Amino acid sequence: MRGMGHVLTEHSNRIGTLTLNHHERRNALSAALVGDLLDGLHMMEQAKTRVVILRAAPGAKVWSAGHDINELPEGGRDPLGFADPLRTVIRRIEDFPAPVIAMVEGTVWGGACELAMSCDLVFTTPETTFAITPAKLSVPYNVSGLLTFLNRMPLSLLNEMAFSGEPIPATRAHALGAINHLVPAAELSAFTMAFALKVARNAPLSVTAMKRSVHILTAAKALPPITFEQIQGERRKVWDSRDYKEGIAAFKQRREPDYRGE
Ligand code: YXS
Repeated sequence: MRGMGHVLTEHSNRIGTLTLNHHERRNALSAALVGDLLDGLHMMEQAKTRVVILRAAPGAKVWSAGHDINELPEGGRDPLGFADPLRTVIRRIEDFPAPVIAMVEGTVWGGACELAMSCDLVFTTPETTFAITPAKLSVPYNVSGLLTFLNRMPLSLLNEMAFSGEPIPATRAHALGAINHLVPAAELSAFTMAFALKVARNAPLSVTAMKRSVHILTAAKALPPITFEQIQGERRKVWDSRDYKEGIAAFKQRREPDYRGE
């Protein structure tokens, strides 16, 4: 087990494990933690890892609190731009040559929901909850992020989660096909490792080709430039708004936000 600041890495039997390990900030996806994740993934690609398991420390109550709110811009620019750490690590997981399994326990918030659902497989416990939170913070989620969710869950569930911002139980996400397996907490780690060993015994070139082909096919949404600009225009109204500043200020001041639609 190697420590990389906020992420622990382990590697055996061609299986790599990345453990989110920044409890003090509830594994918030800060630039520092994401940097450690990217370093771990780089090391695993060099080692020709055949499966990666992404998890939090055993018994963690919060798998990840999502984007580090302190690192969101104060306003006036896209809070989820292409180079943003969250966007960077999502793309890296999607591009990683081997399957990445999100082994999720505890509560999952905002961008961390997308991080988990950008993984190729999601194994959780029945007690796990997921909350898509942009509406709580007046953040305009971005196009590729919404596509990640739409590729993982039906529109009805995404609308419910995105508009309410409230946590939903993994049991509902599983019933609607967004989660691969619900496993009792005591068995989740062994279940995940057993599955990973099955994949690691298979032909890696075939697995990589299928992972990459499926990702290209699911990402292939014809989006004329004018349509993309129209969406960006809708998003700009939000990140330029008074409400956007209010959402971040309310979190930092630990109070309920007062949104006015302006
Ligand atoms: O007060 P200290 O300094 O100890 O710090 C506290 C929290 O401020 C900090 N922390 C965070 N810092 C930055 N970004 C975060 N997302 C974040 N979450 C937590 O960690 C320290 C311990 O937090 P505390 O005392 O609240 O822990 P808790 O166990 O009582 O509650 C855990 C949570 C996760 C329920 C609670 O921390 C929480 O509700 N966090 C915010 C969850 C959230 O709204 N995440 C969305 C982030 S924005 C995002 O992902 C996208 C941009 S979007 O919104 O578009 O989806």
